[in-house]
Amino acid sequence: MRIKSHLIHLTKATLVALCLLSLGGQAGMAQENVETGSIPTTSEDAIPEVEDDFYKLISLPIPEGVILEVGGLATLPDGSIAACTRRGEVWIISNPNVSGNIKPTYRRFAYGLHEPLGLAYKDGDIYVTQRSEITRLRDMDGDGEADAYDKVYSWPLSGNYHEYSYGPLFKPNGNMLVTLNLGWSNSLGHGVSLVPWRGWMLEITPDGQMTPVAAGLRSPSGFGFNEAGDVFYTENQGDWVGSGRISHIEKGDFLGNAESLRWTDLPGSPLNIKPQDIPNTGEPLYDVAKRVEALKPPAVWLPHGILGISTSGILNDNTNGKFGPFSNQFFVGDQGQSKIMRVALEKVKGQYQGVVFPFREGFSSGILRLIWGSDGAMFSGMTSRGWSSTGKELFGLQRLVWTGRTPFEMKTVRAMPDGFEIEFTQPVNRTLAADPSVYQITGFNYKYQAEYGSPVINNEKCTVRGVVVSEDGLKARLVVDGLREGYIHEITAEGVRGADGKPLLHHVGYYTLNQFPDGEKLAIAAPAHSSHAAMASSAKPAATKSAAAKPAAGTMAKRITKRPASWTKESDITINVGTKPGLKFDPSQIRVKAGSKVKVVFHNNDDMLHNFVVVLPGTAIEVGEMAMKLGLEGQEKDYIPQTDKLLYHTKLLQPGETEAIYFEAPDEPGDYTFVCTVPGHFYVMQGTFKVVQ
Ligand SMILES: [Cu+2]
Repeated sequence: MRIKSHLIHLTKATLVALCLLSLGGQAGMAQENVETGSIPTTSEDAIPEVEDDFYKLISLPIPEGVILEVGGLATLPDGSIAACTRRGEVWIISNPNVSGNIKPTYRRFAYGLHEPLGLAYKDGDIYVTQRSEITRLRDMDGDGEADAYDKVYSWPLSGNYHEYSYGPLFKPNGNMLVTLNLGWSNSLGHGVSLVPWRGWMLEITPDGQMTPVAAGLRSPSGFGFNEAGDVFYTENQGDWVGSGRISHIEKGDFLGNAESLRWTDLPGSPLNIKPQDIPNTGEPLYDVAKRVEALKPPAVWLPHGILGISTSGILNDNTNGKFGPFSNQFFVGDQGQSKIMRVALEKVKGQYQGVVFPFREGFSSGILRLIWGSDGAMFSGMTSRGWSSTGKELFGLQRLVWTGRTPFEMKTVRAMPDGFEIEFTQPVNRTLAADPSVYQITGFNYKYQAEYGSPVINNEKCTVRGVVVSEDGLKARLVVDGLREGYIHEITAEGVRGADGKPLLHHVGYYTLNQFPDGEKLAIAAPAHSSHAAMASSAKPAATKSAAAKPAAGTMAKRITKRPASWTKESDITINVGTKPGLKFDPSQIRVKAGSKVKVVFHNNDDMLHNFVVVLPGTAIEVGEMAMKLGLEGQEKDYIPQTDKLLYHTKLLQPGETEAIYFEAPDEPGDYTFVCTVPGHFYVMQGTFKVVQ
């Protein structure tokens, strides 16, 4: 039942109360209140629709004592769910669909495994991928517990903590695919392939024969098939990986991280390039791929900090409409931001490319695995230990259920020879949608470099020169100047309205344009006031980057990296601060005298980017959220927002890097906070900066 369209001209407080009631399933009661005060009006005034109106999140109860840090998930033929955990257990969860009064029940099927991060079901057996092997678990005596743990195939381990292993993914021919994470060296500050096949995808036959498939993986925690049976994997930002991304993976591909190439002379390798063959120039990956034949550009980039920070499970919508209007699109989880993105791919000139949109946020923990339940709802298996997440729970299992209502969304974006075609889930207001000024398009890229991550580079605005809206109002064909191959294009359509006046549920998408398709261009003349001039002015790189990162003139410098000339000695107090795995500062408490001269030496001895930021008491989350809103500019601005609440800061440090900053402690005593403002980190990566008299 819909009540929101009637909710007009009531007080804000009443509206909030009504919303809460309707979310609580007491819409009938809300309806009565509405009838008494309702006045018909335009939908401009209506409460904006939210994700929860279309996709509901339901938490599964987990029995006390079960630490369900989900590493892998599979749906069994009877509708039960099998889950393996990072603690090494496998649980079978019956009645997971939480309907009526029937509660899920949990039964332990196996235990003692070595951090299994993937699980699959095939022909009556459960398979898990432990750190060093694929293991088949079989219940021989039918008592509901595995009694045979059989190795299918094993690979070397060095013992490095970062050597995660994922899978298996069963191919139609019965072979299994696994992906192996690189190790991480704190002393080198980058990923390392210490033993064979780290950073590779391997294919293994049921009788244990192994073939190396592809190299260049860094942290390939999710992979799966699309409807055509092609395999895609998700990658996490890091060394050689400027931002999260999804790549089509085929035999002989090199996917980007050079470390794994040290094993290309082993028998069976389909590649023959070596790490030193990969140029570390900081150009876009797409440009380097023109010179390095095996290097395959991603199908879709997920802009870091905006659409996730740690890409995880990937799931193709093969529910035939049971999950809504996005058949054959991918859903992609994010560990750090506890949310799911939606990806629509197309094949242009033999290569995949496509668009990614926001889809659903607000999960209770860090998403690692996504699967379909027997009824076409989605299960999300989650864990946060060691990797912070927006969802505060340490672990969890949630169901995402389509309510049956279709959200007004950009369903997909397709590349055109001269622009893009946006397809909507519902008809648009054709007049508004035909106005070029309701769309903004900006192209940008990332550096392909051995360093960790990348700022956004080469961002330039594009000009929407004309729009043709289809008769049925479902498609808008945009003619765009300034699109670039190999670039990510941010497409916003904030001003578009549905035929009934409502705004888009999400008005932004990011299209990775690897190739322009061939075909006819639309004949749209340049506007009278010369789009050429507009192009020329907008084609300049957005605001000089180094200048943007410096404090504005007239404000107190918040990052001073040389001892101020007025100080007669190095400092009153020098504090060394490091980082620890699991998003922690070391130490977690600092004590200084009010007004004293402080030198902080911040050393990032972790495996990801961090900064050190001192903020006013109680404002760490607020400042962190402001940093997140820097969007595409976040990394180049060191995730430092302009606000009086932020007192002092370092730059954003690479793994292994050190920076000292000098400042005078506040005169006002109190418990200030030091925080890392990297998106997803700031919720937990905090310490107390105690200022005493
Ligand atoms: Cu951090």
